[in-house]
Amino acid sequence: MFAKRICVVAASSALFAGLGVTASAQTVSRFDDGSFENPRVAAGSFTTLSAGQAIGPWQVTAGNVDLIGAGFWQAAEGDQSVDLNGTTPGTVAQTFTTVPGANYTVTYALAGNPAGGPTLRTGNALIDGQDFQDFSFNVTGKSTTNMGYVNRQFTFRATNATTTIGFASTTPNTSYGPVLDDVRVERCAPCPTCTNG
Ligand SMILES: [Ca+2]
Ligand SMILES: [Ca+2]
Repeated sequence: MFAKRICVVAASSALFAGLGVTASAQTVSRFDDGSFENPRVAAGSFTTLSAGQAIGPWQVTAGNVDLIGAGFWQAAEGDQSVDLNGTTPGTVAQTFTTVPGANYTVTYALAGNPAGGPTLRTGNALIDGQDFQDFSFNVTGKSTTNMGYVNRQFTFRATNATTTIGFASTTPNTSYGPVLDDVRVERCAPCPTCTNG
């Protein structure tokens, strides 16, 4: 895992090379705000957002999610994070420009809402709506001050000029879902050790 992350960092200088196209305000652009830092939520609180609502460049595309403000619990990066169950399983997704045929490595930080609910939180990372990686997180021993974030990673090959990445909770019947933060999408070119992520 860590060796792969180093690889990702090393590849970052090539990030989005070749994407020097001019995008209008209405078109998608490079992947942005994988840390869920905008809009800001009042410190110590959270906001529940439902399908059709936005979190900066992200859209809630199913169910609902909680955007967690600074200090409510630990973030993996910055101040804010997302509980993928608002009051029911939710999905967040972002569409961004990609180069067809290019490989992209996605990393993200995963934890679980420690305030209650089932021990095991489950979900899927989606590429263009297809389940690309199942994830799970066990909240045993975790707390708001010890979230225990783990890093997950996968690599996909873009097939179109835009790609939609999504994260969906599959944890049913609870307000306490998987927690997502620090999503990074970086073009991997060339980066052979990343291709089996
Ligand atoms: Ca964050
Ligand atoms: Ca919740």
